Amino acid sequence: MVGGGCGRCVVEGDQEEVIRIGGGVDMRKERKLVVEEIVRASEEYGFFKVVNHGVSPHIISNMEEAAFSFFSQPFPSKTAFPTYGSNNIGFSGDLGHLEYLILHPTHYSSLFHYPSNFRSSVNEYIKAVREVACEILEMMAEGVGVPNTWAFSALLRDHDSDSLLRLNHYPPLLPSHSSPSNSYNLGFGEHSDPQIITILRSNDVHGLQISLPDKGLWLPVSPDPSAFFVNVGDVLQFQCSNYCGFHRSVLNQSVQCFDWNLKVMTNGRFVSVRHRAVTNSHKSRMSMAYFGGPPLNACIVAPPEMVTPERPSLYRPFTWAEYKQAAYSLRLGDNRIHHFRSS
Ligand code: GA4
Repeated sequence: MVGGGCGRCVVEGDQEEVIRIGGGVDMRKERKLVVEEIVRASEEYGFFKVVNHGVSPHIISNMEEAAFSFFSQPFPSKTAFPTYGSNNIGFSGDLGHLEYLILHPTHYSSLFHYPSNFRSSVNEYIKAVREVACEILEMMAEGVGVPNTWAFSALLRDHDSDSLLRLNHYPPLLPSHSSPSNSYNLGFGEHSDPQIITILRSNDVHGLQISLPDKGLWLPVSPDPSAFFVNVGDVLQFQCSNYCGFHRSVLNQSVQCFDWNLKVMTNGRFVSVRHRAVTNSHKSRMSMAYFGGPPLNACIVAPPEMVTPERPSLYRPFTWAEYKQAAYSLRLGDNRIHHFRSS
């Protein structure tokens, strides 16, 4: 049994998700409708699926093949790569039944050791999914009334954006590892993603579950290899948290003195989704997650115009570097956000 603290997890609510996750947000629909659906899903769940996203299946299958071929190497060859890991997650003792590669697209050295065809699959894939992430962030900004619709996406497009691609391989369970019915072995424990946004693509194997805020339920998400799943990250929740309920005209005033590197904002409604991955299958699960993060020195702060005596700032200003450091010093499932509350 593996898993930090909770190796086996019973799914408390087993109904298949209905909501927007089922059909997904169709990116080919009229823009106004897409914007509305994305905003609603980000408010309610911090999670949604997108279909007809426009990324070529060829780019996706190249990336997936490159990932499978990497993981099919003998263990000693894989461990020679500095960004390969297995079973240990982070630096605080969390465990999971998986192996993974973490690749930083902007750190040249992160890809340096890989063969050139692997590097080109990674670069092509990252370029394509970053575009999807940026398009979604632009629609989010538009949907919550931020006139500078590039407010969030600029952080991902920045040369110093601290984004990464994570390839997670969940090997099939050996019969001796499998759990009693209705319980699961933990592949990747419960957590939220610290960054701004995550674009996740998995093969056709079950495993992803999301936690429904307020309901205390884990919902299994049906795999859909032709779709992307989108997670709202902590930073997007932070940037939202102070603005909850503000009237749009107030928001519009404040964004006139907008500085993207210092004052990124929406009108404060999104939640970062808690999720986990379980391994309950006899097939390998491969997930490829692009985590869109800001530059390390980007300051996450509520603009002063948005903070009033009636609605004081919930969080103190901090840089992404500070938040990231805090995330790495805590356990995977810990609540990091409350460490940043204003005193
Ligand atoms: C979750 C999202 C990404 O996979 C990740 C993870 C990181 C890691 O595995 O090294 C973290 C985890 C993630 C959140 C809290 C910290 C950091 C493990 C951990 C205990 C690469 C990331 O950026 O944060």
